[in-house]
Amino acid sequence: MKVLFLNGPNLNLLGTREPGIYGNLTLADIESKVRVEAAKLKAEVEFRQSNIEGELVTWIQQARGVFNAIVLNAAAYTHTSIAIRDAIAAAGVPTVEIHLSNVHARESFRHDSLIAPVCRGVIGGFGVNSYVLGLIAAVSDIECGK
Ligand code: CA2
Repeated sequence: MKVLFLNGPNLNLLGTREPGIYGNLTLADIESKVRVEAAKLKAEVEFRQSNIEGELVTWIQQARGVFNAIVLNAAAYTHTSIAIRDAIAAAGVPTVEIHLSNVHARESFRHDSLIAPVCRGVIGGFGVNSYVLGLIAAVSDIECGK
C-alpha cells in the first residue's frame, strides 16, 4: 500500500506564520505524525510540496500505477484549479482531499472546491489530524475496494 501526500502552495510556510489558523507544526512535523500512523497501518508514504500548479499536475499524472492512493491538500488551488481536477480524473488514482482548517467556517471563496467532485471524499478542519485521518481514509478505502 503506497500513499502519496501532495501539498500545494504556501504549505511550506507552515509553522512559521498564521499559527492561529494553521497551527505551530511545520510540514516536516506533520509528515512525522503521518509516518507514525503509516507504520501502524503498514502503509508506505511519500510526502511532496510544490508552489507550482503544473508540478502538482505532473505528480498526479505520474502517480498512476505507482501509488494506490493520493492524499491531497491542494491549498488555494482547491478553489481555482481545473487542471488539478482534470489530472485527478485522468489519473484514476483514488484521491482524498484534505484541509487543515475548516474551509466552510472561513471566507466564502473557500467554500467551493473544484477538486472535491473527483475525489473519494473530503476531510477538513482537524489540523494535523486531517492528514492522519486522510491516511486512514485512503487506506481503508483501498482495502474495502479489494
Ligand atoms: O486549510 C487548509 O489546509 C487550506 O488548504 C490551506 C490553504 C487555503 O488556501 C485553503 O483554503 C485551505 C492555504 C495554505 C497556506 O498555508 C500557510 C501556512 C502558513 C502561513 C501562511 C500560509
